[in-house]
Amino acid sequence: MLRYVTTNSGKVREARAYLDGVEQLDYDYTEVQASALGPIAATGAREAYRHAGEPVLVDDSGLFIDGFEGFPGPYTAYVEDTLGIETVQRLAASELDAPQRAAFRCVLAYCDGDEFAATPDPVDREDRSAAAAAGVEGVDEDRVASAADDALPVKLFYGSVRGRLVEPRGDGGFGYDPIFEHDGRTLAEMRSNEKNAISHRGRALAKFAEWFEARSVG
Ligand code: ITT
Ligand code: NA
Repeated sequence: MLRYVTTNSGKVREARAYLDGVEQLDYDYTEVQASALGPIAATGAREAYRHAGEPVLVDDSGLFIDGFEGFPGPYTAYVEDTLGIETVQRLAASELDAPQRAAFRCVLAYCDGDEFAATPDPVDREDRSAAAAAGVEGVDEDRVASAADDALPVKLFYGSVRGRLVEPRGDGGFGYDPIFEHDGRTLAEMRSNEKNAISHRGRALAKFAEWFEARSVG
């Protein structure tokens, strides 16, 4: 059984649209200090797999504000808890020239204790540029850990969406959705399936689901 490792039920609700029968594992893995999401998710997936002993998918996401050089990035959850999303939006509006452009990014890290050498490597141009855009370094090393250390192999899948920060609108979704506008609507003004179709998480989940199905069949 595949476990979606998160304390955030909003993430799991969105994942169910791509992964039949996926179950939430409410496990707070150690979030290592890093400037990019990839290493945080990869380390978390190894820890969660060792804890669960079953296939796990870890989801690390973040808001990267262009004018703040990508802040809050890996600190997005901390900033939500401390400042709150409305303060983030007001800070961006007061400090930056409008519009306040930003990206939401998601990295999914999969670990099931097996080697991935026998499966086709899903790394493609789009993944590489998404990884580069997410500031993920050593991405190939992270995708399939080297045999030299005892680290468990982890596969990473990336998704991102661009938008701009606006005063809060809408009551769907979770987190920063009310202040993140894409194509004229905030993510909180979209239905779940509409958000999934364009969102950072939806894009990463679509890539993962395709790979995971092929892996299960093959
Ligand atoms: P887990 O670490 O337990 O999965 P979390 O909510 O702390 O739960 P992250 O560490 O990945 O998740 O932090 C992500 C931050 O970004 C957090 O503040 C979320 O509310 C926010 N976030 C993630 N995905 C989002 C989305 O689709 N829409 C709006 N905000 C989102
Ligand atoms: Na977290």
